[in-house]
Amino acid sequence: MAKKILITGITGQVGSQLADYVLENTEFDVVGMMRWQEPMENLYHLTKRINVKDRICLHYADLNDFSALARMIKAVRPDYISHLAAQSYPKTSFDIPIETLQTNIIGTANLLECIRQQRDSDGYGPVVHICSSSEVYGKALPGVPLAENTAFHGASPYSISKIGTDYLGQFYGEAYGIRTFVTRMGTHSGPRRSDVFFESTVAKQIALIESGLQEPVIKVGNLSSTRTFQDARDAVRAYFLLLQASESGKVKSGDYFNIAGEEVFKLPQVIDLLLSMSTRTDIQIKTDADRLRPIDADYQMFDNTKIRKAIDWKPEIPARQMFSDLLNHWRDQIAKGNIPLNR
Ligand code: A2R
Repeated sequence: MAKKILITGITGQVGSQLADYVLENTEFDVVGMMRWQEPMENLYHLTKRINVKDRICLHYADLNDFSALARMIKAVRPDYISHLAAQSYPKTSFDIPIETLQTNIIGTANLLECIRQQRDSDGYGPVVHICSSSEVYGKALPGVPLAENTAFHGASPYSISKIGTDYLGQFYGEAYGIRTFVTRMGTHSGPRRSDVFFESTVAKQIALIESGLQEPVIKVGNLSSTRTFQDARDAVRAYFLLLQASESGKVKSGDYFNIAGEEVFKLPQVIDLLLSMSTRTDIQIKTDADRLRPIDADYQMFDNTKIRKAIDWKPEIPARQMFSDLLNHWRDQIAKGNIPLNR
């Protein structure tokens, strides 16, 4: 029987990319955890397979429903678990701090407790990837690459929630011997990236302008950030390689890794690059006060040494390709009549 990977958050950008990676590159079957009423557009290309359970099926549960998680773990007994589900929008977390903390901290604890209880009951022993975020480092010192031992600084309710997620992942590995590891991914993008994120809203607005659905003005927030970008398709490859390394004992329980792109951009450079790919030459940029956050994690460059030692991995998709694919993603959505909100 094929081994199984459970992906929480399978309808999200990264979860759906991980499902694609696993189906294309491994022998694993995929079980996707989703909530009862979830946007499915990131999985439309897989629905034929899902309908006939061709190596992929869906399981309904919610991180905030312990009993549903417990039933799922008992029924599915995945060999690998990649826990990606989260309230993942840093800016939105200022508006919904309690839901963010509840889902990302208590929801993660719920999942880990279910695994621990199943282990105590019958020896169940999966490998568990806990997805933290580079936002745990918060407002970092300019000029200093973020390494795994850089101090945490909670710069948003999201960042604080991911600090909780991060410590839970480490703790369940150290204290209970569950084969967990934690990843802190830097800014990741590419097709399916939500439009609440900077580069995706810029690309989406360009696509809207090209289609005559928005006046030729792009609204932006704080542009003073400097950060690395990587394609989520590169990141999910790292996730799967880490799961394998954890299974073989190369990665110790509770260990944690930065995973980041190695191409650095100031945000105005991202705008220039995306504009250079546009058919329009008359687009203006305007600051929109609604897009500013009370504090920003405005310096995000990483030291990837640790992950490069743990697995045979480096980012492979050039940032230019990633931005181009992102712009084309929005053009395709609009061409199909899926008009995104003008936000
Ligand atoms: O909000 P929904 O229904 O579209 O589902 C999202 C799911 N999710 C949940 N699943 C179960 N129980 C919950 N209480 C719950 N709340 C949210 O997590 C969606 O399927 C997924 C998040 O997808 P995205 O927002 O597209 O995030 P992305 O970029 O794929 O990030 C993956 C991970 C997250 O842990 C981020 O915090 C981290 O990478 O950066």
